[in-house]
Amino acid sequence: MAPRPTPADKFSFGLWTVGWQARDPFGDATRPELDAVEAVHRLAELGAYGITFHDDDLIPFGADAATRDQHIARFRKALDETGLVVPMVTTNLFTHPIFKDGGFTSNDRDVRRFALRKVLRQVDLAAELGASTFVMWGGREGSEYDLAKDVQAALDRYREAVNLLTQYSIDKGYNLRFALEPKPNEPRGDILLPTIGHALGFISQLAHPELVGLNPEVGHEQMAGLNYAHGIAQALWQGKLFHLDLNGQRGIKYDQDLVFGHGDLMNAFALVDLLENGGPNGGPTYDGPRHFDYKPSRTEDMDGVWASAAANMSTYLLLKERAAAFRADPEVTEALAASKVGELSTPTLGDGEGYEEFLADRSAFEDVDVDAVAERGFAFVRLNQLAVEHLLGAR
Ligand code: 3MF
Ligand code: MG
Ligand code: MG
Repeated sequence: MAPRPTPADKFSFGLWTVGWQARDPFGDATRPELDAVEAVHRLAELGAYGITFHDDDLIPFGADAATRDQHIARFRKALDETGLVVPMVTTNLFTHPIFKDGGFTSNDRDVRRFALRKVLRQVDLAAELGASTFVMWGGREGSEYDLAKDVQAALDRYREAVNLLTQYSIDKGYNLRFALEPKPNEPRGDILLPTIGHALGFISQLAHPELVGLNPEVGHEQMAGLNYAHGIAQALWQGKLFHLDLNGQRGIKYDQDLVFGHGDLMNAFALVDLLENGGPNGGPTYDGPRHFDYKPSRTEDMDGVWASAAANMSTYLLLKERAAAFRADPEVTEALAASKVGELSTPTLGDGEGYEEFLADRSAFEDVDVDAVAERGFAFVRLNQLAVEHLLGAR
């Protein structure tokens, strides 16, 4: 039986996920519009703790000030009634045709200025609703044609925008942290900051790198054939895992946004173990929201939408249970030791050993029986099979 989620599990959902009407490039919507107030109530009933949104998810693009206030007031009331919180807010610089060549990095300066003003207004709303993280996915920041985009100038403009936002948040006393969401492509042919690594490199060039981190998404890394759990481990290692988007992806293809675990289940198991237990040797863990950015498949009716929302949370909790059982199994402890997983935490050089002492140590090189060392097996397959057996509930 899958455990029941509670707000203590910190599960959150984008309003655009359960609210997706399943319009795709080849077909019309298959579901009715979902009112934001209903989304808040249904998610709270299912045991979620948070809801997130783009400006345009809540307030139609171009709405006048009075209409805007009404939408915000209704939403706030639903939050108060249910106790659901808004831990993260994000911005839409991709749907309206004005952003067809990007927002912060459009070749058209008028578009860039408009985009920045739009985002500043959403930053105000994020602070007003008590969010601590502001996510930015630059889905239209990119190109289809290499010669049509000066990538170095685009990165200058991207930096200029992020620097303005961090300075604004500091000056206003908002205490917001900004999280960039990498994606390799779709909707642009190539998107700037395509992977976790590119985004980390970009952050090092900012005026306030301490205020900017990442919001990596399972499918975005896996659609480029990358290992999501590895990417998350590096983001944690660099103190940059500010938020994350959980979903499922089956291989290198379009962004599928399946339910969490409905793609690479083994990698999802390793990921949950990493987030909850800090990985094999108990390193840094993640205590932020477990945020789902998935799309209820186009085949589903509204009952299927809520069933799929619940499925994300139960899959996560089942994997958490399985990871705990894996860690508690003495055979796993023994297999981890046989595979020398813990030995990697021992520094390669001895205490106080510099290169002179190291070069003088014959046991490190001259006296090594290379063939004997090369013969040692690591027994990684046995360890992985134990993980599979735990995952399948066979242990
Ligand atoms: C697209 C995405 C986005 C981002 C969102 C920021 C529409 O592939 O993943 O969802 O997550 O814009 O949170
Ligand atoms: Mg996505
Ligand atoms: Mg996402």
